[in-house]
Amino acid sequence: MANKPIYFNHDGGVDDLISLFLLLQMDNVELTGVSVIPADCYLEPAVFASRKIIDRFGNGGLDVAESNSRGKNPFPKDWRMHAFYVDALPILNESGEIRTPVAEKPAHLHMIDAIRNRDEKTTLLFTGPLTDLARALDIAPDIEEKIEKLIWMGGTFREAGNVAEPEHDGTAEWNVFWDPEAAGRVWETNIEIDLVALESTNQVPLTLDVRERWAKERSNIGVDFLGQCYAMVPPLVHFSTNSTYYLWDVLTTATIGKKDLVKVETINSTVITDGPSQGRTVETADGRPVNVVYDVDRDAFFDYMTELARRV
Ligand code: AGV
Ligand code: CA
Repeated sequence: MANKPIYFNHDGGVDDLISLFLLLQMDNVELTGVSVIPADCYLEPAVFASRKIIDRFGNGGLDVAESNSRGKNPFPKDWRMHAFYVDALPILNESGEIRTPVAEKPAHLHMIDAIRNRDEKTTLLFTGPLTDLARALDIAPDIEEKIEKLIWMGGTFREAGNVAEPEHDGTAEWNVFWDPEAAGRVWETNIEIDLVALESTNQVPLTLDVRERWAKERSNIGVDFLGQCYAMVPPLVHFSTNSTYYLWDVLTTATIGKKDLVKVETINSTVITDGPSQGRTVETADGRPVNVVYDVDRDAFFDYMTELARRV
């Protein structure tokens, strides 16, 4: 089977960076571009970490584009710091040099080029807010028909989202909340959207048994890298708090390599862009259809991601 062209835009969290690492191990995936948006990260360490991950675990041939997009609702600083910790890991700094270059163009223009330069349609994987995609569509509406689909970690149709901020009612998921208008813009298009929403990501919290499993296998470099990265973020122990870590983006990425891990249903939906529910995705009869990933085989997912890491 021919390799699937994938363009990856992420926002530098631990699970975004692990997603990049795992994408580089997948069969049937050809990464055509990587870009980083400073949403749930600071840009500099997230771009460094991405370049070093490609150097250490990829086959070269890529550059990493920096986004100059800005959101409406900033992420908490503590979370944005995570990229500094990944970037500092000894395994990413052993060689003492960085070969993967920074792209000349900003992320949204870099993505337009990557899409136009392929004869086949490109699948977009977004694990942060949709700002760069919204801007790209405004500048270059022609790319819409060259997009196979958008696979996005974002949204929820549950009562409870994961935003706990003043002036908000808690119904939004963060990647929508950071830039609700960008999601609204993408909702206006005819692009097929696979939404890996909190319904499914809530089923894959970071737990101690998973950490122990990676620790036992740490003689494998790839599995050790998982363990080191997930040592930086808080697991679910007694109950879920605002900072509890889930494998949001990694589940999203895993659906590319292994579709049968998840169950999907189509929901017509609208994005609320203003007021106390801004960033909320709601089911509406006249809304646009999205394929919502609402269920996951949790054990098969952890087996699959660990198996990918072992390939290093
Ligand atoms: O809402 C989930 C998104 C995912 O793309 N991000 C983290 C993932 O990369 C924001 C987020 C929500 N809760 C968080 C987040 C937390 N407790 N720590 C860090 N980031
Ligand atoms: Ca993310």
